[in-house]
Amino acid sequence: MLSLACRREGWSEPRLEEVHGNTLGLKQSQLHALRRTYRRRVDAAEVISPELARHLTEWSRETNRQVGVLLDRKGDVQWVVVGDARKLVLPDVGRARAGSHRLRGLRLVHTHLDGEPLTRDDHTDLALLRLDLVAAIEVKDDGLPGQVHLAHLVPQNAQGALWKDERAASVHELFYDPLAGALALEEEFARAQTARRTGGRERAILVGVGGKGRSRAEAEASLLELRELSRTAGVEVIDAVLQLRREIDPRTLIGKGKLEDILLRSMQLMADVIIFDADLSPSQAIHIAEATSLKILDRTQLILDIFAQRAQSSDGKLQVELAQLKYLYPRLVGRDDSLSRLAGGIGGRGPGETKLEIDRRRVRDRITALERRIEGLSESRAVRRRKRNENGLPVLSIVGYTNAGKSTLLNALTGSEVLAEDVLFATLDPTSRRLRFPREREVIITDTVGFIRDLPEDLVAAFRATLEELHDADLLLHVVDAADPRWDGQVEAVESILRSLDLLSTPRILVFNKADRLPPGQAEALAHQRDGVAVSAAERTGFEALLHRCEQVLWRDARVAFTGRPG
Ligand SMILES: Nc1nc2c(ncn2[C@@H]2O[C@H](COP(=O)(O)OP(=O)(O)OP(=O)(O)O)[C@@H](O)[C@H]2O)c(=O)[nH]1
Ligand SMILES: [Mg+2]
Repeated sequence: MLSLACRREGWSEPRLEEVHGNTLGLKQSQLHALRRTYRRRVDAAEVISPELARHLTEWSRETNRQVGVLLDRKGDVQWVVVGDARKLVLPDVGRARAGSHRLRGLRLVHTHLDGEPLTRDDHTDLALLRLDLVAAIEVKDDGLPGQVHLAHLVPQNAQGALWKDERAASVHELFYDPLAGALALEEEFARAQTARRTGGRERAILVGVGGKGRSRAEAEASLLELRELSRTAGVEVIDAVLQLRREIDPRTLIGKGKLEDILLRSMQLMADVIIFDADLSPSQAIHIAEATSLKILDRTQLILDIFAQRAQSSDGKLQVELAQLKYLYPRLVGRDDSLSRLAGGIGGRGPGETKLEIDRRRVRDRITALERRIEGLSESRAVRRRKRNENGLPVLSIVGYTNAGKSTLLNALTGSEVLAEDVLFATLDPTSRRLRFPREREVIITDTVGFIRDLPEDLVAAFRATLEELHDADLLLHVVDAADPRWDGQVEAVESILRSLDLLSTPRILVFNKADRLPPGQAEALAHQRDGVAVSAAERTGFEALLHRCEQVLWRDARVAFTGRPG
């Protein structure tokens, strides 16, 4: 059985008396016999009746194909599915019922022509579809039912087992009560979930992706950054796996088998969310969400989530909401349930108040409204800026990778107390201060939102109003965390964003910060190589050289541009 081959037919209710699966080449009489299966029912408390079992095994022997029924909790036949001699492909049984502590309310009983035990696919379907039970009945040579293998899920345990296998010598010796078993399990799951909820933080499995166009080392570094992002978002990372693939799978990104492995693992570890270190296309996100009842996030969403958590000002909040909605919009085509898990964000912090009753048209309207307001923002900001800087002081803007120490540097230079924290994206709203130079010279110095590799496009667009301020800068201080082994790549990422904002022609000084974290002289050596300045914002060292360089640029190199500046 291959559950991930979800068919999207637009409904998940079975059609009356329709036989699903591999029906090609069956005789009318054989099809007819199967259709009549829908009229049978079994006792809710028995796995299957000996009569129905015999009906299935005789049919299987005659056609040399597996056949299975999905029975609901009342014991009614909901689906009849035909396979080939080795396997059965389940139709899309829908996600009704199966919340995170519910089972599907369906049990699968099917035939195995060689009396073989349950297969990997059987177990995968049991776990991922959260079936009440999976059973396989041996078809004996004479067509009568033989021994029965069955498996059901189990509550969390120290061994990390997801299911328990049992065997009965014949259908007459099947003593497992599927109804009582399922109800007891659901109670257990609900209890475990409440216990974890009170524990607070969501538990996440991270999935790194490398291969084509991304070396193992790059993928590992990126996964490390995803960890930092997760920490910042307040998620507990319980496991991280790296997938190296030559080809990206258009449906599932990492391939169906790998995805199943990860989903099973996440069930074992009782994860709440899987975070992919990649950007999932809308259709990948929807496919993956449909294969699991866990919450699925990608890197962009995680970043958006952090922004949503940290936005303080109403401007900031508007901009984040716009970015979130723009991201969500093309994904609003899945079924309601997978949608709410895609739209949920960490701890349910979806965009705005819209998370429960999202519909595309309303989202579209909201996007238009937000865009208009942000357009207005950008104008009023320009007016405010002109006013603030009526006497035409030069503007010095601090830019750099997130967590590089930009706010700390602003604070240290100006003696102020802008929030500086060891998390990513501590700063979202720009701040300006005055900074005095010797000889009564003054400048305006601004601190703004940090950059990150592959900053989501929607976010850059939404933060246009904030980032536009950088166009007023006479000088950019590009702060680098010299103590981060990945500083080189971070410099590149920042420069590529500056390029996309058309800011590369503004004079720029590389400031190698956190010199105190490196052996003496090392930051200075780096700075020398890249024509920058080494400082420690925390220990206030290197400032003299830094200010000197700023003066040089502002009052010597850029003198003409500066004096010609309109008010
Ligand atoms: N050791 C050391 N730590 C520093 C230095 N400068 C900043 N930090 C620390 O680095 C962390 C990030 O500093 P912030 O000033 O918040 O960094 P930022 O660039 O403004 O970060 P975002 O606003 O999140 O993009 C904080 O924990 C600071 O205390 C430094 O010179 N030396
Ligand atoms: Mg900051």
